[in-house]
Amino acid sequence: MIYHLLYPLHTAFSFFNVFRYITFRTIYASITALIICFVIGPWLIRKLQNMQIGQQIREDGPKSHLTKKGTPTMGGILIIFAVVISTLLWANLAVDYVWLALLVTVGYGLIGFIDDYRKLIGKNSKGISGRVRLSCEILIALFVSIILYLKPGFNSQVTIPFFKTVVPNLGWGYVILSTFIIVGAANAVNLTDGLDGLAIGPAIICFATYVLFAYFAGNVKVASYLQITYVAGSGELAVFCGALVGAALGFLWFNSYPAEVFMGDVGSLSLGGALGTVAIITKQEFLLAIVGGIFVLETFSVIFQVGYFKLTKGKRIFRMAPLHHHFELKGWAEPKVIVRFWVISILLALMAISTLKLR
Ligand code: 57M
Repeated sequence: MIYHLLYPLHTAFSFFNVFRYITFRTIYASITALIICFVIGPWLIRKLQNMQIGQQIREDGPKSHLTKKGTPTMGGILIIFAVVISTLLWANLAVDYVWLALLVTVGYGLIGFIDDYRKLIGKNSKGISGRVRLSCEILIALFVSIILYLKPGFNSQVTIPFFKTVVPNLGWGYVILSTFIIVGAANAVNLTDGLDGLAIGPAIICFATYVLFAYFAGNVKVASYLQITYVAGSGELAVFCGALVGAALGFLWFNSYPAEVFMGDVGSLSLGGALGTVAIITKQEFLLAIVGGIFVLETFSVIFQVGYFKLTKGKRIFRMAPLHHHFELKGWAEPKVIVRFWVISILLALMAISTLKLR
């Protein structure tokens, strides 16, 4: 809105030219979302506490988690609110990619919200049935993927990191891939969200990395220089990612160890869904597996653990899955696991950025 209201004034006052620049708007989208979190966060946490929206803790988990009982959850509402307001303020709303990204963020947030709410009403750790939840996630992702596929100017080629000349065109297969990436990313972030700040840290790093990729992909000159696919309008997603970085930093302020609030499924599903959508629109689909490597690792730890557990009728690869529980049970202090996962995430982001130069 700020863009639409203030940029036209540049004809009278050249100062207003600054609102044209994606870089400027990305920075201020980030700052705005961060400030929204700072201002509303304490109020929301008090509200959640008063409404007794407190976490139920599974008794079969690491014992250290039992002390977390009653920590307010559903803090993801704060992230979504900050992202939506900040994006509406700073992005160019004539670009439909912005609306698609917001649709997934809010849609997945809503699924998570209903799930969290059901858990709280039932006072247990089971929400809506896995099948119903997955179906809703697939429906939203499929809808967005089809819109993208049919959109003139958006091609169904995929980018393979480190191989710039290999750009296979998947045709309708792109719809399936893109649905899988959005749903997969949402669930991977959800699985990772099991220690204070563990999911939000890598999420910040991922969105910060995608600020770069969205900006580059949306600039015809830079895209051609770096030999990446040019996606007209995708630069506006840098503003969206900037808002996510700000909101996630603001949430981390309260979620850092020892957490005053958890994000809940409302937060983890919407963050993951947003991440998957950004990866698709910027045409950096497989790069997400590198930059979001922590989420991938956590997911595979669950797949292998559950598979092995079933095959061997009760044997385990890890002490407990997802992977962070394994390290906790090995005796690592919670903050150590968290910060080490952040360090790895930064390393992965650097490797992802290096794909711009390597081919
Ligand atoms: C949710 N979330 C937390 C919080 C957060 C298939 C199976 C492996 C699935 C997996 C699972 O359900 N994962 C998804 C992970 C929960 O956090 C809530 O959930 C939201 C995110 N969805 O925002 O509202 C707990 O995580 C802790 N937490 C923090 N700080 C945070 O900032 O400490 C969360 C956020 C919170 C809190 O304790 O209560 C969760 O439940 O872990 N299941 C599991 O993760 C279970 N693993 C398991 O059963 N593994 C088995 C194999 C064979 C399947 C094994 O390895 O033996 C473990 N989960 C728990 N305890 N809590 C088992 C033990």
